[in-house]
Amino acid sequence: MASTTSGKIAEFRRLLANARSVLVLTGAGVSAESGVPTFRGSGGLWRQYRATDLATLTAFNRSPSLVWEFYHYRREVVRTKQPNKAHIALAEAEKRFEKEGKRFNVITQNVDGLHRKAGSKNLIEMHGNLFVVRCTSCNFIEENTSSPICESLRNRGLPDENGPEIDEKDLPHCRKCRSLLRPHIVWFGEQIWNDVLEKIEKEIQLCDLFLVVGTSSVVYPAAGYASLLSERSILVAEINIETTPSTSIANYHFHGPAAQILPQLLSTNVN
Ligand code: BJW
Ligand code: ZN
Repeated sequence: MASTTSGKIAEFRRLLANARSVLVLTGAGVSAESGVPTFRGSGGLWRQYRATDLATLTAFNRSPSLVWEFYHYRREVVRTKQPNKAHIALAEAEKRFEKEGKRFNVITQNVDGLHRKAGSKNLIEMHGNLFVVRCTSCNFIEENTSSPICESLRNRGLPDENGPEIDEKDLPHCRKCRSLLRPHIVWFGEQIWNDVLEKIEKEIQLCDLFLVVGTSSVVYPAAGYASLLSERSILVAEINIETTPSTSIANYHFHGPAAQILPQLLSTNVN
């Protein structure tokens, strides 16, 4: 049964101090206070579409123009955003743990790159990154931070405007083979990449404290990690402004915004 009292913060901090390998799973809620919309809240709508309906290969095959407009818009929004106190607390905790010879790793479902920007190094971006592209033909992968990513997307993608379809030949193309590029992101129904799954599996085996932050815990495989670890008697703590399917599994549930709670749990200068 999860505990929600603030007195539990001190108790949790003692357990954290004794942990040898901390694993943190983050979701859209960790970036909410940076101004990045979550998926399943009211911010999860773009034009008349739910974000989750556009993040599929079917949507991309039906209209690469529409899906590229959606991702172009999100790239342009995210590049204006900064890491918040939650991202920073995680990056600082990683440095401190490493200095003490202990492990501290973050698995994020977010594609916004804000953990990287905050300085997290032991980071697994399990669903990819908005600023990485992959060729639909030769699978060439590269970072691409261009703004706009191609001329035809300049001034396109606004949520309240709906221009004509962009011809496929004018969308981003591979510099190796000239085929259409797509965001290097794991869409619904697609497998998480094997190398990423291997890294996650390793961290899951090693971890002795699992922290779940700002995720609705409905999207698999990430949604399954809390119960998997709890079954192995690993301590699980959750930070969220709502209850989720992980709440009943967690030993601790800290109810509130991540940017407020995480610094209290992780920093050294709070009692
Ligand atoms: C705050 C806060 C604040 C707000 N502080 N908190 C097993 C059972 C059933 C189905 C499946 C299954 N295994 C696989 C599936 C299919 C599917 C799936 O899980 N479907 C479910 C919806 C049922 N999974 C997949 O397809 C995955 N692939 C896979 O497993 O392959 C094998 C396979 C395929 C098919 C069948 C079976 C096996 C791939 C999943 C890829 C997810 N991709 C997306 C889009 C990425 C691209 C993009 O960004 O454009 O990833 S979907 C979307 O959801 C995005 C997110 O990373 C992900 C998780 O969302 P998240 O982060 O939890 O956000 P929200 O908005 O849902 O929640 C925010 C939370 O924050 C809320 O709780 C708020 O309360 C909280 N919050 N402000 C703290 N300030
Ligand atoms: Zn190519």
